[in-house]
Amino acid sequence: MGAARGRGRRKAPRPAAGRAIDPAGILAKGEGASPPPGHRSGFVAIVGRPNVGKSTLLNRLLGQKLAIVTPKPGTTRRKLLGVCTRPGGQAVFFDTPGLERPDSRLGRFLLEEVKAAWAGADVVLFMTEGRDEGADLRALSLLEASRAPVFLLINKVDRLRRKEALLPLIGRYARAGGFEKVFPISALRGKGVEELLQALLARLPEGPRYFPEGVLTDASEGSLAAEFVREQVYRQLHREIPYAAAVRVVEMRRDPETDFLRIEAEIYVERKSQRGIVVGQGGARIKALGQAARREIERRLGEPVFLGLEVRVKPNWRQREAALRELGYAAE
Ligand SMILES: Nc1nc2c(ncn2[C@@H]2O[C@H](COP(=O)(O)OP(=O)(O)OP(=O)(O)O)[C@@H](O)[C@H]2O)c(=O)[nH]1
Ligand SMILES: [Mg+2]
Repeated sequence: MGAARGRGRRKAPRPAAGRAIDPAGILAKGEGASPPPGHRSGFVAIVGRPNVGKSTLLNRLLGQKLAIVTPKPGTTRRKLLGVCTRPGGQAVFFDTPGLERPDSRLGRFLLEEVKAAWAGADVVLFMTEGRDEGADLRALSLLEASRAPVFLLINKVDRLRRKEALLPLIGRYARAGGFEKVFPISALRGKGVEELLQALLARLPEGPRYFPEGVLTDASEGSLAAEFVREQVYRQLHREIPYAAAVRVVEMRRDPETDFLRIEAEIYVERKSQRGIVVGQGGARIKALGQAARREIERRLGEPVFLGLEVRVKPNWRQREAALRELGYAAE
């Protein structure tokens, strides 16, 4: 199969503020350094319909960019763990794919990812932009009734022209019932997020530090790099292309001579015509994608990288179990 290539490198970026570790590096439940008495900890699932701002909230809570964010719905495809450690407690968040009725095998996997995060949560954050409570409640009904307390987050309050608009909104959702607390927030601007975190930590059970201080996630550097490439596909390409695209890192190694980290990734699309669009005229699009993705990867890893991209065609991958597994969309 033909492949198109785009490459690029640039000067050293700022160092990353936190580090990602390999799953093998995680301490098993309860093995962390002994926490102070009264220490609280637990798992928190962030769920809600596509595009409401779940990934933006995760990044805001962590104080740095871990999850990819785009203006298009359907960006997140795997649950992503992010650890928030404070002196008195540790909240382990799961960002999840947008909650909606599946229309493909990929969609079924996305719903399973949400269910897995939901089932293991001590507290659930159900996020809405407050536009359509009927659609929110239908989405919520895709999940079983929660045993964990559910906090309702009304996000994007920075977009409300009048503050008074918030009250009836809160009233409508409160009547829908089942929410232990309601938090109006702006994940983008940070408004209300610290208050939310404090309320969350107070609501978590007493427990150990599951992750050592400084650990941010269990996602591998390779999977984060693949996500940053996919983010650019969502940002720079339109119509069906982002939804037909998947990214896989096939190689990550340090060049012994230059000490440069070399990342080779493949972008998969479903049709040859889509491949042409991703490559662009004279390779212009793939070059721009690669440059923007490389900058994000460098910021995350805290060092310059060499990013090689290839575009390949995998017909109908969203409907094929084996293809989904190959692309990392299968339960662990
Ligand atoms: N104005 C405003 N925009 C926001 C806020 N939070 C998120 N957004 C924007 O909403 C869009 C979607 O944000 P994401 O964080 O990707 O949303 P998501 O819920 O993770 O979306 P999926 O992964 O598709 O389910 C992006 O353009 C964000 O910048 C907010 O508080 N205010
Ligand atoms: Mg998301």
